[in-house]
Amino acid sequence: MARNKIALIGSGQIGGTLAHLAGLKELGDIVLFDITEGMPQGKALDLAESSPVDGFDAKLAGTNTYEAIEGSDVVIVTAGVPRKPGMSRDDLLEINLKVMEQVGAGIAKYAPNAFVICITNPLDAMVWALQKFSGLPKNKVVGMAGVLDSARFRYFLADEFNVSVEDVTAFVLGGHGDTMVPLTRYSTVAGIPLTDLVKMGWCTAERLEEIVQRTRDGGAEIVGLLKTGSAFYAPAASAIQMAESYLKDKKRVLPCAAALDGQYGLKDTYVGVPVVIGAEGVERIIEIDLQGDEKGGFEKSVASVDGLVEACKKIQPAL
Ligand code: TXD
Repeated sequence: MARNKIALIGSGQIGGTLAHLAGLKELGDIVLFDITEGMPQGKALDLAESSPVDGFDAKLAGTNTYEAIEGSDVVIVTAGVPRKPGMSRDDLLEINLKVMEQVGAGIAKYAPNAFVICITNPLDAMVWALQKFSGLPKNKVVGMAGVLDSARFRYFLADEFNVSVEDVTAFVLGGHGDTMVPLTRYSTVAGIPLTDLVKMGWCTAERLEEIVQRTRDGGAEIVGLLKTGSAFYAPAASAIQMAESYLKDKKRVLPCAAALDGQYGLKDTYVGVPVVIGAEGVERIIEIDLQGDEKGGFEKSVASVDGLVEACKKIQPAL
């Protein structure tokens, strides 16, 4: 059986880490694409030279042309520019929307059967636009944010309770970052909901709220420390988990920005919800009954995504 092929569109901080993880996990051959000349080629060669040490077999290539992604099974998109001082969110939106247009055309032409994972910010709007620009089926285009947000939440909880990260599960809904909606009654330590752990005296409700807030601000906390760029190790690990679930038909239940078609009363939008990822892409969207605050939080999150989608439509009326 031939190896799978994984194309990484954008070979910056996250792109390079994705290539490294995909190599270490032997997920397939890897193509690093970027508009910067030399950089993807340099990273591909450097990583290939690490393969004898780590003992993985994969072909790694760097490229500046879309032909090289031909026939890819998975495409992970990090291409774009980050927000610079003095730049508004709308400025960023306009630039990255153009990037999505180019990337979407490249995928449509060379990798129309791929499972596409978008990471570029502002995530929920960019994945929505990428699906439109590429014309790929909605179940084959998803956004990565929830796996990262829930990983941050899980790590903070494991640290707080002094238990293994493996025994902490987290359930998050909604848009990326500030508008994320953690569902504490569905987040657990070995199956015990956080709401019960509070009753059992493991932590106070106030402390739990602080951890939730730290999770929402998780991206900004890293930016504040790094000063030149944003998080890349955890975002890359999160996207690789999604890619692996697709390639190995694992049918993992993961929170992803997925296209909704009536679920949660929404249509023609991408929002973070739990989905099953298997060989068919997004095989199932899990719709749960939201209660009280959860409903309000989710609606707020959806409204912020809608605002970004409307801004995209203004810039690109064809969308
Ligand atoms: O949870 C999430 N979704 C996120 C999102 C978590 C962390 C970071 N998130 C976003 O991912 C971040 O705001 C950025 O929009 C992307 C990529 O982050 P990264 O840290 O990898 O950014 P880099 O290092 O700037 O890499 C972006 C690369 C860079 O090498 C550019 O030359 C390239 O994108 N680029 C392009 N590649 C192809 N085509 C075009 N048009 C293009 N424009 C820039």
